[in-house]
Amino acid sequence: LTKNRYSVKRGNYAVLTEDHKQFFIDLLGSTRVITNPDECLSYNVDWIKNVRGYSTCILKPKTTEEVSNILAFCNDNRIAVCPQGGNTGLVGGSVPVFDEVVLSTSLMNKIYSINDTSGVLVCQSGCILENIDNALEEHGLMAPLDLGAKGSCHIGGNVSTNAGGLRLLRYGNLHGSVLGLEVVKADGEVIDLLSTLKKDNTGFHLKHLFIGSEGTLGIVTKVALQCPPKPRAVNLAFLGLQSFEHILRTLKRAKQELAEILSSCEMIDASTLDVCTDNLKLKSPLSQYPFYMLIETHGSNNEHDQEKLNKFLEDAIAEEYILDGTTTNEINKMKHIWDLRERITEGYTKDGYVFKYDVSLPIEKFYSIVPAMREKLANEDTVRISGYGHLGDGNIHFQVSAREFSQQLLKKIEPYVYEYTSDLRGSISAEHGIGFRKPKYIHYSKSSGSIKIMKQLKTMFDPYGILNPYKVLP
Ligand code: FAD
Ligand code: 2HG
Ligand code: ZN
Repeated sequence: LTKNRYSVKRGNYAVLTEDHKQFFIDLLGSTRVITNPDECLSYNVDWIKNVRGYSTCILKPKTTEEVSNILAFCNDNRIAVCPQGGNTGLVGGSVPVFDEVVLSTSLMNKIYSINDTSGVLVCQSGCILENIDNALEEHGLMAPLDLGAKGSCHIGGNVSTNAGGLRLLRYGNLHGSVLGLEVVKADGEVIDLLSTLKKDNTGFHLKHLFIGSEGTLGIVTKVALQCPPKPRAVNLAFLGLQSFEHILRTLKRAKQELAEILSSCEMIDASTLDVCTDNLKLKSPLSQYPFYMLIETHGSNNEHDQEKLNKFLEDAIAEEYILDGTTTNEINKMKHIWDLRERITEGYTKDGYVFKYDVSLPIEKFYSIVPAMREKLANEDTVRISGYGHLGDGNIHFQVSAREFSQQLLKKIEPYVYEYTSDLRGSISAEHGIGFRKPKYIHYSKSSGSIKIMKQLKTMFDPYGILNPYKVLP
């Protein structure tokens, strides 16, 4: 797959020998060194089955010390390493491109502490986000991020991609919620940045370099996370709207009127909703509208929150910028509605091949990319051209699906989609990262001066380039 679509040359890294493998077995034991090709397969293919590597060695350390020993050995022997968490990444960053050794954090899943008063959780980087959230619930807390991949993604993967998700609007991104990290550099040196303090202005804030650097500067082994209280009152509205103009009005009013209780503001267009109702056979409480919105509130007093939400909706319906809506605070009904949003990625895969884009645009232009693309691809053989996403954060997920991959279609979409985004000073990767899919497009969002500094930092942290090669940097 990769070889047909991308022309990348293998770096000058060592080819793994039996001696190298023996070193890993001596270090981890044979059960934590996977070399059986069938077992290696799932670590070589990404979640959306878009890219594929051919690693013959998967390592499963349990401790920081093991990670440090692996990296020191790989650095000395020029063995390339692909760090992998839950392998849910959407830009091909989590799987090898060639025969890189995969360092999987799947057995680094200990939660060390949860402090009820400060709300600080400290854990290993391989903890699954949903498991963290469940553990926090017993302390009246919740994870500061939530995304459709929560049942598989690891907190270390979230940190390494600076994952956004469904409630960034309210709880901010991981640059705010990560209080500290422990990371292992390419040469095996363990860097203790594991502060649990809210405030710490002593020198450069190095942790930020590892948040969102997609495994190219070091391996995250431990995370200290600031977690908010789990809200006592949660309400969810699912709305049908006529136009994107009305969506913008609703967003503005929601921010003003729901204010401190607003926790999520997502949008879905009609064609996207179809991937849930047609492809996944999910039932939607509303249909027949061109646009839909999910508006969620998190608060501490249900009566107060419901009153606010109902007043907001009554006014909006009276002024006719929301055509119809349903609200609920029943857990099962809310889950049902959230499924219509969280399972979109899965639903799209059933269309065939999906060309995926994850861009930030100025809010007035948020949806403009969809009609622009529909016009551009009017004569092409596509299944669907549509958009949905994190309206409250100005981040649209826009896609073109086709029955199968086509080079001709790809050429019509790229680099046009990046030029379009760049002309509006948007971001060509709002939350998924650059990974393997986008390094050659990074300049559409980053100046040559900033790319130069990134390359200098890479050389400083990883002089032999063993960590996640072919990813992020052009
Ligand atoms: P992986 O996919 O395994 O890895 C991602 C990157 O991080 C790779 O470059 C990998 O090398 C690196 N990495 C992983 N672990 C480490 C580590 N410990 N140290 C150093 N580098 C590491 N993303 C969003 O931002 N918002 C969403 O709403 C969202 N929803 C999603 C919904 C679905 C259904 C799916 C499939 C994906 C979604 N994603 C979303 C993308 C993805 O889930 C996130 O990027 C997630 O944070 C990746 O975590 P992971 O553990 O699966 O990492
Ligand atoms: C989401 O918001 C994720 O659902 C996935 O970021 C987006 O599949 C996608 O492109
Ligand atoms: Zn998203």
